[in-house]
Amino acid sequence: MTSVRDATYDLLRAHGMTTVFGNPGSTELPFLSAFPSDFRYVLGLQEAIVVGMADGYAQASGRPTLVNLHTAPGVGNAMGAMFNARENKSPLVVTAGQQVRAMMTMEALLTNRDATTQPRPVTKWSYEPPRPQDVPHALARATHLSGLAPRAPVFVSIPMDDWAAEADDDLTRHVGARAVHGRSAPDPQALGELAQRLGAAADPVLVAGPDIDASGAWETAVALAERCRLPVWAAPASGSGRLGFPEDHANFQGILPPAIAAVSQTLEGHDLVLVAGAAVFTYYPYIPGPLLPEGASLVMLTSDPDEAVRAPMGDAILGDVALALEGLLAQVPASDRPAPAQRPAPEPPPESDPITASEAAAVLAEVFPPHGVLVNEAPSSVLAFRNQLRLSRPGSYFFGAGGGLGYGLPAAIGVQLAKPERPVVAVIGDGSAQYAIAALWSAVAYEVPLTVLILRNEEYAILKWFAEFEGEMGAPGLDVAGLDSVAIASGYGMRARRVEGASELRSALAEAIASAAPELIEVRIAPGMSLG
Ligand SMILES: Cc1ncc(C[n+]2csc(CCOP(=O)(O)OP(=O)(O)O)c2C)c(N)n1
Ligand SMILES: [Mg+2]
Repeated sequence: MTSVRDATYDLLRAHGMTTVFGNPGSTELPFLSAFPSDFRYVLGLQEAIVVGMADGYAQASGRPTLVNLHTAPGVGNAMGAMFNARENKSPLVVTAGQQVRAMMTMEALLTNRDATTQPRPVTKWSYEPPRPQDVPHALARATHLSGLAPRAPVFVSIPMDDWAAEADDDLTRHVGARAVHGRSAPDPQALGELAQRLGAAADPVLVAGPDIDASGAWETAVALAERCRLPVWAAPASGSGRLGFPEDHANFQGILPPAIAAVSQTLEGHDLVLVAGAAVFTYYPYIPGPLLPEGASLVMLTSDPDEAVRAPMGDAILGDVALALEGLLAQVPASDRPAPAQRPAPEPPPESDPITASEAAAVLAEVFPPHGVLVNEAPSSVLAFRNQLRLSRPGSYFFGAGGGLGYGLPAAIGVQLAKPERPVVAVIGDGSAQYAIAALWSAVAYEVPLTVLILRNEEYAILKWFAEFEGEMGAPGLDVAGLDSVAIASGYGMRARRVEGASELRSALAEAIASAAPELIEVRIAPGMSLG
């Protein structure tokens, strides 16, 4: 007889899901006991960390990733991170243990009373199989669904006595062998019309979003921009978890501001706005104005039906972003428009004591390897790091698109586990680091060789800036003095040091990036916002 447990491990093998991110409890032990030697378990010390690591891993590997949590409280702790994962379009198969079936109705300890309701708002599908022998099928269904556009977390609750039950061999054999080919092609007629419009436009512009990277369309987007001589803007930074275009490319103009009036001002003069792989648009704060400049129309390419229908302006063509861009590239004529004006190289930031975040970013840019990956959660200096680093390769940048802090540190570990050959640097604000600080333990325990740079300004700088912008002065709770990241990291067993000034920072970063061990560097920076 094959147990549900053995059938499930076979299914996970068939899907290449042999890395499991988890935090266990008694209800998960029947799944985890005698853990197969070809699987790897990555323990996170709190569920936000477990899901954050899995999110980074899933995005960097491009594959559905298994998460195993402890019944209702484990899922509760994970919900903020699952919200982030949904905004990041991260394909997570989140599972949690449940009390044995015989004791669920009497509500024995650890019964997850509303197992499927609890994570529903942050998942695409939430399920508890009606019979033990349906567990492998439910997990297969969950895996396929999480990987289809828009990619998102899914949830399966599994009663702990299901694992020992006898599997339905015929069902699991078929279920385990299925492939679901999910890249949908855009409507050829709509795409053909768009190619004509693009060819005929006087001054079109491309707005590049995160799904260009996620769908593997990086080179195609570059080829299209070059062929049509399109100036290229990145979608607003706050809602973009990844880059859509090389930021050192001659056609690249910068990052769109995230407000209604500012977007149309920035795009002034263009008659056609082509948005690829981004929502239209992830605005914040509210600065009212025209949605588009006078005389401009907009077309978005997206694989996400909700993104397509919720946009307030323009048309949408639904389908895989890479296929859409390839289709356009094949049909659009080469343009003889003049090449777009090139934006200037980043300005060297003025020197100050302590250094500004822009100066820290310029120092990182000097030592950043071409195949490096930046994971960024330093809210008041996101734009400074984007501008100074100007990353140029696919898969080089991960940012929490949902805005929930506690993503960066664990995600960087997940990215590094998925991409051991690429040096990962996590740049994290001193406040942000605390939301998932115990992730440092996982980096040490699994010898994940990432570099963590903590920007110590002893404040929630971005909130102070926002308060001033909105004229909301006098709020409490915006100062976070006394967070000694070096002492905290040492407590988790991580090599850590504090540096002052640009030259100490430069050599510390170069050493940490080259080293095969995880390392944390804390640098004191000046308070306030750094924009460039
Ligand atoms: C889970 C969560 N809680 C609260 C916030 C609100 N928030 C946004 S930025 C921020 C401060 C970040 O501080 P820090 O990491 O030190 O960066 P700095 O602004 O100083 O660059 C806070 C608390 C959030 N985004 N997510
Ligand atoms: Mg801070």
